[in-house]
Amino acid sequence: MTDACTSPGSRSTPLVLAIAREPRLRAHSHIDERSSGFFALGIAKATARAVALTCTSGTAAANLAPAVIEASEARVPLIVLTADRPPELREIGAGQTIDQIKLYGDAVRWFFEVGNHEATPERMAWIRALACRAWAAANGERPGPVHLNWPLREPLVTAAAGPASGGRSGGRPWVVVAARASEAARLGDHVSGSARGVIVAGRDDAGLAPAIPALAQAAGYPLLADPLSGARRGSAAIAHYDALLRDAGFAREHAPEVVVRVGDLPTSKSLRAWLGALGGARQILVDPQLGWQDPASVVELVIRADPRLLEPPAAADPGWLERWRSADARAAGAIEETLGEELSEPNVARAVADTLPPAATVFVAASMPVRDLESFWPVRDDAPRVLSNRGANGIDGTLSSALGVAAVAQGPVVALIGDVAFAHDLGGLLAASRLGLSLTIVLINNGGAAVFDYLPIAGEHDVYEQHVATPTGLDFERAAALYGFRHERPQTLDALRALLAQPAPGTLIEVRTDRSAGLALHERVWSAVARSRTA
Ligand SMILES: Cc1ncc(C[n+]2csc(CCOP(=O)(O)OP(=O)(O)O)c2C)c(N)n1
Ligand SMILES: [Mg+2]
Repeated sequence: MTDACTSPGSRSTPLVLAIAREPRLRAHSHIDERSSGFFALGIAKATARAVALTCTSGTAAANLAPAVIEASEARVPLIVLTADRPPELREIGAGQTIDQIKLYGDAVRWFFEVGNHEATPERMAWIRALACRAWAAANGERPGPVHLNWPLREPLVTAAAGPASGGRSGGRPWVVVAARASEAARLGDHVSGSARGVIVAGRDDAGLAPAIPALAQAAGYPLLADPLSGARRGSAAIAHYDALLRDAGFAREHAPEVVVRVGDLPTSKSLRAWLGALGGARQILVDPQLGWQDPASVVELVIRADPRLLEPPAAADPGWLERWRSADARAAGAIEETLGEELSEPNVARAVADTLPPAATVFVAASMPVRDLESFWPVRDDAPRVLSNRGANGIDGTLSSALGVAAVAQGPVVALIGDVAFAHDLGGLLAASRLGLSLTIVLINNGGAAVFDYLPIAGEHDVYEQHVATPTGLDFERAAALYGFRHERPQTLDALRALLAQPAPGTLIEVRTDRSAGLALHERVWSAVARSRTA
């Protein structure tokens, strides 16, 4: 463990002291527990390492719930240490006391009520073993959050033993849980020779991506990779599958015989619909963590192997991949022609993808930003890393998670976020100045929740604006000033590109777009792509 988060309170005193005084941990302080949870999540996503976080008793612990749920769904290891009153102070009207037993329900991989103990050698050995067990549970086959509830009795400040006293020599863990050997598998054992296949790659924070483009190339399979997979690279990658598969003719004529899926199911609605309706294709999920993402129940084989150790099947007929590639190239041309140089949301997504330096990390919000990145991100071999809270798809906590990434990332970190999601986590920005973190924010201010403009509810005019689209009316320049960010408002695509080429930390780049024009523009893109196929 390298990082832990604290938040203020009294009951949690021993936990906060233990974390803040442990020289081997970076301790990050947060006022708002909800932000703290999402910040820890951002670190754990960026480092693929469990992060501990502690909070005081009562509603403080309940504020960690959204991040715990996201961690569960996205399979991110977190170790949640909630302080609690001891049993004699529960259910008798003592302050700040709620029922914290199994507070997060089935969202945690393991819950344990730690209890109260004298620091005898036996109990110290036990508590060290408990810590190792919590680590192992969070990093199990299906990683996720673990909850330890700590009933703590006064006095809460005591003469502490030194951090390393009584442990194993050299700071070794009390118990080492050896990793299960990663299994290799030969796809050729499951795919009949030179079948026409596709590889679909989705969100993966565990670093599986680098192997996928080479696998697709060797198999001669088009690679339909969400930018969240990190695998939209190499000569087999098809960038514009979302637009291409919206065309029923294309979708029908490009039905594969086999689908190999790695990582989460991508967001793209057209891709999901296509995969769900393929009928004859053999669909194989390579899923070492048994994430079991198959809403259409079409998968017939789950290979619990490490995707990095997959051996490709016999190569498919080269004409198959060529057809996909030329359709993708024509789609790219049609998109470019349709979008022109207007400062539109799709062009913001393209500018982010094209312009950011390779060492950057993009943290993208749910709603249209994550969809536009998937639709418009080109194939780029030195692309920046893209992270997102896509386990439970919440718009909450995005800025906090991006700041968590900023606490551990090497290169620049850029959050791409809509106005409603920004308003939702405005308080999370406090960490930037309190913890001295560098973040650049690209805020797409389209005056509310554009994503709902695509849905039937948009026609219910008496209710829609106030209750669903929910424009914030906020002056984001003042929000930037309050939290110590510089405010920029580029008026042209080139001005935006210039800001992205070397993202300046502590900058809020506000891009104003027209929500009412977004839907029509996306529709123009889709029909231009469909026309490009027959042109
Ligand atoms: C915590 C939470 N509450 C509500 C939602 C439902 N929701 C999805 S997108 C969205 C609005 C996002 O608006 P904005 O950030 O402006 O992005 P845009 O749709 O304009 O791109 C809402 C409320 C959610 N995903 N998570
Ligand atoms: Mg919006």
